[in-house]
Amino acid sequence: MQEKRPVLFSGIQPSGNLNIGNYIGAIRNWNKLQFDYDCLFSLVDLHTITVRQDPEELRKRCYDFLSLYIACGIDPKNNILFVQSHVPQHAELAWILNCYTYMGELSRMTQFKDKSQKAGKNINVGLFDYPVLMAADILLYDTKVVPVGADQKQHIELARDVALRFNKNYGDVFTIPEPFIPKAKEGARIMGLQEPEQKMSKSDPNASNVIALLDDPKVLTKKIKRAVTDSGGEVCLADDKPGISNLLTIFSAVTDTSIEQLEADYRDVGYGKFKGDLAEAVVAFLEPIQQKFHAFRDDTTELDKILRHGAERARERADKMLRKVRDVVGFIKG
Ligand code: AQP
Repeated sequence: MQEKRPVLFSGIQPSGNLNIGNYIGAIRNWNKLQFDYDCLFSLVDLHTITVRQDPEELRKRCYDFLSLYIACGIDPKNNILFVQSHVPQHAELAWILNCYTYMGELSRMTQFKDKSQKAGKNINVGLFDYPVLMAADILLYDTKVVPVGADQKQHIELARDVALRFNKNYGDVFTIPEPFIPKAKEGARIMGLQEPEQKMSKSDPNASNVIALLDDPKVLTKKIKRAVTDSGGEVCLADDKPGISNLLTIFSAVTDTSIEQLEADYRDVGYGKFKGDLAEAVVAFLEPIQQKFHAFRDDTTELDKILRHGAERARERADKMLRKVRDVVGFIKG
């Protein structure tokens, strides 16, 4: 009999423009791990509406992101690809877990602090509750491993704490998940091109900060050539060189070359040549992804089929877990 593979869950919000940070921090590891794990990859659209979205744009973006997942190498035949809102159990489990999560815990989440600052005066409750929904996403499927960028580490720690608390009350209901995060120099946190102290983000209103996976090669080249660098002129990884360190990390990821090798190749050639070569490498890396994206994106009938099939399989599993949860907390069978 074939041994059961451990479960992997990961999701990305269909907000803004999928970028090289999302790829290096998360999707690259999805790619590597998809053969050894039983994987569910989600478009977490319930999370996306914590920030106001244009409904038509959101719908379109779900298809864009799904096509990009596939273009980046995620095989829809061997993995479950689905939209979070197609599986209502996520929201139900989130409600139940809300009753096992403390306000203090959520108040400490750095993403909430950052995003609520941007939200101004009227901060919606969804933004505060986001990590509980994320815990539900993970815990619904007996997930063992969650590949994410470093920014999501705190949320996974919360999911673990809530699961342990719940299990302490009711027995071993949830599997305790582990984060799977790249090492710092492998791109756990890719920074903005213009603001290397800030994480590169899908929803950054300043497009010059972001290498979007679908950026036109000419635009990309310009952005990379204009990226902020540091004083000194030497190409090396260093804490006091956030700009050049970030570019080296991107270069290393898209060419599969070690940072040490790149430092040796570029140490004394100057930033101009380094950035020119990096731009070429990024364009070459993204070209096949963009070509595949266009091939998949036009076939919405096929994309709908993938999502329908994914949702059916995800619902079946989620339903099993929710029956267990409803039972242990004391709800009578419906
Ligand atoms: N800059 C980054 N470097 C490395 N990994 C990153 N991730 C995000 N930014 C970087 C990882 O990509 C996945 C995105 O998941 P998400 O959309 O649920 O979360 P997010 O962290 O809120 O992403 P963004 O890009 O910052 O989106 P917006 O701007 O829309 O809020 C996660 O695995 C994340 O760690």
